[in-house]
Amino acid sequence: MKAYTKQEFRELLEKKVRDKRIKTLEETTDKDLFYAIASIIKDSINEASIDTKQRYINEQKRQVSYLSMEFLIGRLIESNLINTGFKDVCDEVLADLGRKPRDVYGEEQDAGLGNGGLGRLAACFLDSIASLGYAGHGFGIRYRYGLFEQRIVSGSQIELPDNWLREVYPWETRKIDEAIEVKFGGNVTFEVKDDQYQFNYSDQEVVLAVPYDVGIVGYENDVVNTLRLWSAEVPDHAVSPEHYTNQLEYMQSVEKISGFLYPDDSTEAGRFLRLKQQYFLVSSTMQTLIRRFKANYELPINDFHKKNVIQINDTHPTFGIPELMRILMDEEGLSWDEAWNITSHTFAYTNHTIMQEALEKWPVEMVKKVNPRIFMIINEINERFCKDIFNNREELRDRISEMAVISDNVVHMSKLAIVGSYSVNGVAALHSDIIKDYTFHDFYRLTPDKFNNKTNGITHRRWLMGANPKLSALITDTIGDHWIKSPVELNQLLRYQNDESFLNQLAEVKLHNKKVLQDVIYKKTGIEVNEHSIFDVQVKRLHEYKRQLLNIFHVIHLYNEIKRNPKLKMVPQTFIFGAKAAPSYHMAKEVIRLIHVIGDIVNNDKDVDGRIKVVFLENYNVTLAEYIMPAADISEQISTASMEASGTGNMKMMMNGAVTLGTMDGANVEIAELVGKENILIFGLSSEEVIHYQNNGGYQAKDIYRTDDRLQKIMDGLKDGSYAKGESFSEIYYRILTNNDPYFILKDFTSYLETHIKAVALYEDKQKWNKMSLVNIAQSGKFSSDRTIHEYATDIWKLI
Ligand code: B1H
Repeated sequence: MKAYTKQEFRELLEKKVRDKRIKTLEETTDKDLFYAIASIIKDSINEASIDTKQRYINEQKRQVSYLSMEFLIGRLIESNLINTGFKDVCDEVLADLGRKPRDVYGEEQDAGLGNGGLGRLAACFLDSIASLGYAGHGFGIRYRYGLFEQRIVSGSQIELPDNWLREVYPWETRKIDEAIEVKFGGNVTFEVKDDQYQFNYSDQEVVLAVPYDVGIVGYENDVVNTLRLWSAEVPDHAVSPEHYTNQLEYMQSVEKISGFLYPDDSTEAGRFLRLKQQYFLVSSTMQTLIRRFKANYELPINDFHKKNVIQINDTHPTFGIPELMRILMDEEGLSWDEAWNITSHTFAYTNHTIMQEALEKWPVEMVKKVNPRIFMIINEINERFCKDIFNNREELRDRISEMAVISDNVVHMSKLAIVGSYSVNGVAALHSDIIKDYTFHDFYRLTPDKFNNKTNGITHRRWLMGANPKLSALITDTIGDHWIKSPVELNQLLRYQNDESFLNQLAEVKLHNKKVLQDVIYKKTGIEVNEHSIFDVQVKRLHEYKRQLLNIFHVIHLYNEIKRNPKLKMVPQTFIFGAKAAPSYHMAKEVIRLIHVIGDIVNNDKDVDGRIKVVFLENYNVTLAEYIMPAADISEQISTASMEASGTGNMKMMMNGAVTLGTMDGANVEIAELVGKENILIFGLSSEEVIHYQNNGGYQAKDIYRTDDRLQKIMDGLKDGSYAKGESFSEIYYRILTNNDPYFILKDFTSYLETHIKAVALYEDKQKWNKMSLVNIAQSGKFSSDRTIHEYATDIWKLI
C-alpha cells in the first residue's frame, strides 16, 4: 500500500474534507475528520482489494469462506490505520491540527453485529486470515439493528435499538450487481424427466440478497479480503406470494429478514424469523460461491471442493449443507452421490458450546415452511446416514436413534453439521475433549478422524497494539518488534522477570491505563475509583454458568466483614462488571439488578470508606473492552468448570498483563499450563468433578447453606430484602436452594474466597505481582489468533 509522508497525508485530508464535508480543515469537527480519514483509507483498501482478488484468480487459489451469523467488528478505523501502516502519520497530522486522535477515532459507531465471544472470534479471525495472507472471506448478515444498546434504569437493564446505520457506514460498498435471489417457502413437486428428477416450485417468496462488502485489511501486506454482509430487499417486479394480503405486507416481511440480530447468546432460541435469517445467509452465499467457481476457475463443478472450504461458525449456518446439495443437484444436474461427495468434502464445523439449551434444534414443520426442498434433502441425508450405520457399523446399531439427524420431529443441527462436514472442532483443548468423550461421543466413535481442536485466539493487533499503545511501545523498546509478526516472541520478555527497572515500567503502564479507565468510569457512572486499588474485572455476557453471581457474593461477603469489623484492614479493591443479559433471560437480569443494589450499598456506606467499590459499566461492547482490558489487574474467569467452551476475554486480559483468577475451564486450562501455577489463581471444582456430580443428581446445596454462616447471611439477605429498600431477590435464592445450585456457586464459594485472599496478598508484594503480570504477557503469544488461523489453514483448510 502506498505510504504517505506527513505532508501528503495532510494535503489528502484537506482535499477529502473539502470534497466530502464541504469544509476547510479549520472548520472540521472530529466527525468530519473521522469520515475524511476513513475515506482516505477506503481508497487504498479499494485498490488493494482489486489486486488481491485478481491475484487469487490468477493463482487459482483455494479459498476459505467463513460463514457466521455474527461478526462483532467494533470500530475499524484504528485497526485499519494500523494494518495499512497509516497510523503514525495520521496521529501526527491530527496532533498538528491540535486534535486528539482518540477523540477523532471515537466518532466511529461500533458495528455490533454479534452477541459476544462467538461473533468477536469471527472478527478476530478475519483480521488474522488477511494478515497471514490467506485467501479467506467472511459471509454474514448486515443487520439493520445490531445487538441492543443496554441502558440501566434504576438498576435494571432496558434495551434500546442499536441504530448503527443512522449515519453512513464508511467501510461498506453496496454491490447491487452481485445481488442474489433467495427463495423461501412455497410448494415443491417433482417429475421424472429423462431418468432425472425435476423439481417444480410454486408460490415461493422471493427475496433479494444485496451484498455490502467491507474490506478486511491484512497487516502491512497489501492483502485486502472481504467481509460480505447480506441485506434483504424486495426484488424489482416481485409479485407478493399468495399468503400475503398485499404488497406492503410482503415488503415488510422481506425487510425484517435482515432487520435485527437476535440477542440470544446461548439461550432462548429465536423463532421462525431467525430460521429465515439462517437460510437467507446460506442460500445467498452458496449461490455466490458456485457462481464464482464457475466464472473464475477452469475446473468442472465436480472439483468445487478442491478450491473451496466452508467453515461454519457453530451450527447457525448448517443449512448451507442441504443448500449446496440442492444447487448441485437441482441446478447443476449432479447425482446425489456426486453432490454429497462435493458437499461433505467442503464443510467444516466449529462447535462453540456444549450447553444443551444452546444446541440448536428446529421443529420439522418450521424447516419445511422455510424451504420444503431443503427439508427433503435433510430427510434424505438422515435416512442414508442411519442406514449406513445399520449396514456397516454393527457396534453402533443401538445408538442410531440417538445419532439420527431427525428425531422426535426436530432437526438436530449439530448432528446434521457433523454428518455433513469433514472436520469438527472444539475451541479449546478441554472443550474438544469433552465433545469427544461426552457430547458427541457416538459420532467420535463413528468418525474419530473428523474431530480436532483449535484453541481460540484474539488478534494482538487490536487487543495489544491498538488498545494498549503504551505497553506495545515498552515491549518493542525492550525486545524489538519481532513480536508483532511473530507474537510467540513475546516470550523474550521472560528474560526481564527479575529486572526491577523493567518491572517498574510495566507497573507504570498499568497505572496509566487504570487512570484512563478511571476517567471513563467517572464520566459514565459518576463513581470515583481509586487508581491504586486492585481492578478486579469480569466483563462478558451475563449467563448463569459464567457466575457473575459468585463474584457479587464475594463482594457481599467482604461488605459483611467490614460491617462486622469496621476497622478491618483491607487492600482497596474495585470490582468492575460489564455484561448484557438476553432480554428474555429473567435470571440474568436479576443478577444485573443485584449487582446494582449491592453497588449502591457498598459505594455509599461511610463504614466502607473506599475499601471496596462496585462499578457496573453499561453497554459493554468492543470499544469499551478496548479501555477495560489494558487496565485489569485481576481477570475473573469463573465459569462452572466444563461449561465455558473457551473464553476469549481471558486471553485479552492476559495479553495486557492481568492475572487470571479462574476455574480450570475452557482456555484457562491452557493459560495455566503456559504460565505455571504460581502465575495464575485457580480455584473450584474440576470439570470431571462437575460432570460427575451432574451425572449423579448434583450435590446437596442445602447442606452447605446450613453449615456455612457466611453463605447463610448472604443468601438470607437475598430473600428478606435486607439489601435495599426491601427489594428482594427471592428468585435467585430459590434457584440455588430448590434447584440444587446447578452452577455450583455454593460449592465453589469457599475456594473462591480463599483464592481472593491469596490474590490480595500477592498484589501487596508489588514486585511479585509485576513479575506475575510479566509472565502472563510473555506467554500470551500462543493466544494470538494468528496461531489459531495458522492451525486452521494447515490442518483443516489445507491452504498450505
Ligand atoms: C459461544 C455461543 C452462541 N458459544 C448461540 N455459543 C447464539 C450460541 O445467538 N445464538 O443463538 C450465540 C452464541 N457463543 C461462545 O463462543 C462460548 O461460550 C465461548 O466460551 C467461546 O470463547 C466463544 C468463541 O468460541
